[in-house]
Amino acid sequence: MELKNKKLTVIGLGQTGIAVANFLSRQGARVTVTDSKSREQLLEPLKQLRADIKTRFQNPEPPSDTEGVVLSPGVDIHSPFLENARGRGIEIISEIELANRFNTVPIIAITGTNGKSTCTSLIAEIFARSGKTVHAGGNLGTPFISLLDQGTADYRILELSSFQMEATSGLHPVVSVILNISPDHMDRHKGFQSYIELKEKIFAHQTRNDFLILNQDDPNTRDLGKDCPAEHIFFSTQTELEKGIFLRGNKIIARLKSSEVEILSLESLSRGMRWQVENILPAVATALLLDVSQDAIEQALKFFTGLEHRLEWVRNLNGIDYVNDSKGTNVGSVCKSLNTFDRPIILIAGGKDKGTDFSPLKDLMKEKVKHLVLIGETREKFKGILNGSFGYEESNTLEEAVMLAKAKAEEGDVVLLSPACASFDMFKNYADRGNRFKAIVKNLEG
Ligand code: UMA
Repeated sequence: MELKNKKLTVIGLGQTGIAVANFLSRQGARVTVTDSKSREQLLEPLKQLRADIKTRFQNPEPPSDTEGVVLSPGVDIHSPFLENARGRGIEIISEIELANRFNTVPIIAITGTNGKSTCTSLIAEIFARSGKTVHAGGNLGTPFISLLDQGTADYRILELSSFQMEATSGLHPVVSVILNISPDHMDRHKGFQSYIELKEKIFAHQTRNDFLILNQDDPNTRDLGKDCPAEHIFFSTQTELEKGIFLRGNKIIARLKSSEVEILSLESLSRGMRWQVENILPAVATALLLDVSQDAIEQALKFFTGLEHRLEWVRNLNGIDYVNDSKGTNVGSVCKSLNTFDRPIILIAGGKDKGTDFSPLKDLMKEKVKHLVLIGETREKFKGILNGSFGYEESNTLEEAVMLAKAKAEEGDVVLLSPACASFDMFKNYADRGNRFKAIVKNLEG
């Protein structure tokens, strides 16, 4: 892809836009970055741009003479401000697509609705312990394009979101993982089927030399890739598989090659990771398929305590576990978190609406949730599905919500923050929400 002197537009001056614009400028392109926000709102990111990069604020539309457009993940490919460029036949690609065209290192790619970051980070941990050089990024935090600056590696491990797949067409991972699929980001994508099709792009270019790892327990993933020539490998926490990775009692068993291998028992894992076995199984399968030693896998599994804000155990107070699952920003994620516990749950939920249908939560909440505390702007919508069938309280602040939850909780219960919503109505982001929850919980008195 020749970039020298090409007039290119990068849309969005966030983490991705900065990295893309600087990369293109270093390659000799004539770069403009556009953003719907004002200059005043973007003073900090502006400081990180190379001097030769032009900017346009409060109007993300690419200049009329642009010869190519690179989108940040937060920019919807169907945005009206792209119509002009599309009408002129200008190529519009994602940051992932751009980075992929320059990447020369084998890719391991992980997608799915929930658990992507945990699985990606665990794969990176396992490979690092085995002595391999790996770079991990994508939706996880470091843009793919920034990984290209980190020198060469044995593998680049990418967490990929549906947003990132929209304008991506050429990705070819040696291992693709689809963890699970349930409705999410329905305010952006045109229905659930379109969302699934974006996830399917991860294996579109795989060949018979590659591996496609799928969740046998999820009806939305188990039948994917029927026409994909890559070797299909399944994982399951529910059934033993003839070929794949699964649980037998509390032991992780892999049957990937000729013989069966026992990896380790769940008791060796940290408390938070014992709650996330379905993210562990595909990570272990990936490592075994790429010939990582069992010793390195076991060491990493014993060491890895999971990620912040994903089923993160905060504290036990008076026999009650407080768990921060602020990253539980969709219904599927909350269902998984509720199913994790076989004890009564006091759930704190609600936040900014993402166009989600909450009704799949209703029956599970009746089974698992002893009491519900609602926060945020989706309170009314939540109440609508409960329809008087379920006890709840409302709160304007997280502090009050935690106090209400504490008052209802008894020894042996779990107080779980798992909002099923985005955070932007009350917090900067999900991490801010999770950090506030942890601070409040740590200050609780017995
Ligand atoms: N913008 C426009 N026009 C638009 C939309 C956005 O100008 O129509 C501008 C905004 O004003 C803002 C900039 O774009 O200035 C932000 O771009 P961005 O939203 O793509 O944010 P980045 O900072 O580049 O972060 C992105 C991912 N963000 C999103 O997908 C929303 C990060 O994922 C990712 O870690 C990062 O790239 C590095 O790859 C975050 C996320 O929330 C964690 N992801 C979603 C999720 O996990 O559910 C998909």
